[in-house]
Amino acid sequence: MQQVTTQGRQGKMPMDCTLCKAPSRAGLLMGGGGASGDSAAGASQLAAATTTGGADFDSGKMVFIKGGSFQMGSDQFADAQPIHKVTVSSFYMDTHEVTNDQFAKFVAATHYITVAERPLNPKDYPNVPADKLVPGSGVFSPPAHPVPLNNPMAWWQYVPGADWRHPTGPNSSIQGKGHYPVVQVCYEDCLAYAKWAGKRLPTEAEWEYAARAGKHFENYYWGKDLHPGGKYMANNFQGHFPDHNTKEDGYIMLAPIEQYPVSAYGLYDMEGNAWEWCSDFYRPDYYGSSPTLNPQGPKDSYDPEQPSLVQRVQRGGSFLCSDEYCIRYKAGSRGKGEPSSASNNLGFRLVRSGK
Ligand SMILES: [Ca+2]
Ligand SMILES: [Ca+2]
Repeated sequence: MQQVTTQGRQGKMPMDCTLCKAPSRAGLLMGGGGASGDSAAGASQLAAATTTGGADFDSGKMVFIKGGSFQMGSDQFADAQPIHKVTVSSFYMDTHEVTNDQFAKFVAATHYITVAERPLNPKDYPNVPADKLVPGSGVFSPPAHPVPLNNPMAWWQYVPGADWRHPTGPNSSIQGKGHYPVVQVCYEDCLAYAKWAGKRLPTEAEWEYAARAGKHFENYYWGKDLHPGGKYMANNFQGHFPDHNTKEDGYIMLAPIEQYPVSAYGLYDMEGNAWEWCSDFYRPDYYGSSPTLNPQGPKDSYDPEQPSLVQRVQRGGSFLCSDEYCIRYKAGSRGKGEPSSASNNLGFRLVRSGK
């Protein structure tokens, strides 16, 4: 651990994102031992949710993002290379992560039940003892002492009863947190919400185009320095991961939306706070063959690091990212997650095509 930590502090080889990304639901249920067999979990239950609500049904503020071309990718991440030219059409994007208030409105209108709240099908989790198959989700549960950074199960737990209304478990609540990002939502939940709201998840290319806001910085979407003029630009992690968060940016865990400076395109929290689902499947080699115009992602997912797992792209990092330990919130970096898995640092925002 010491070696890795030291290297990370020198900026040479920061730890990658197993730190701030919860393992898949099956992985958590099996105690982190693996992740096979969960790719279809929940997929057969695509909610009867949804009445389509129509435009602006969720009252989300959107900004117009005029289409154009940009250099997508980053030299700092193997799966974000090569940097390549991409052109996206104009679209509208939510200015902030979808909030608990917005999601509550959707649930009230549709009686939608999120994947984390549903009974688990033993067929989807063949290697998990039946008594462990209770509704719940992944929760960041930091230890009180430093731990080796090679086992995410030291700080991630499957918590029965954790869901969007109880983000860290049955004793937690979103009371008074209407303006916090909704979390504990998986890919399928986002699709159901999007259908109701008359919107859709962004493609990965749209997300990065919007985050870059007309500039190309290698380090951060806002520029070269992490704290320009001493200012905190995003809700990330300061201190010693995972046991000691010094909270210099004001928040140990999630922050309400719009607490940090807005981007040149009028967007908040594209970096940090909650990870955000994108519509694309994840493949680390996709940029080598990505089309130039409005890329939609590969037709399926494959990740040599987790070959049995279907994964979708997630972007922007969360309150658990830091320059010392997990840098997947930096400009051009990519995240990934199993579509039926959720956690208390994972949310979403939506877009709508338009001129
Ligand atoms: Ca923070
Ligand atoms: Ca975010």
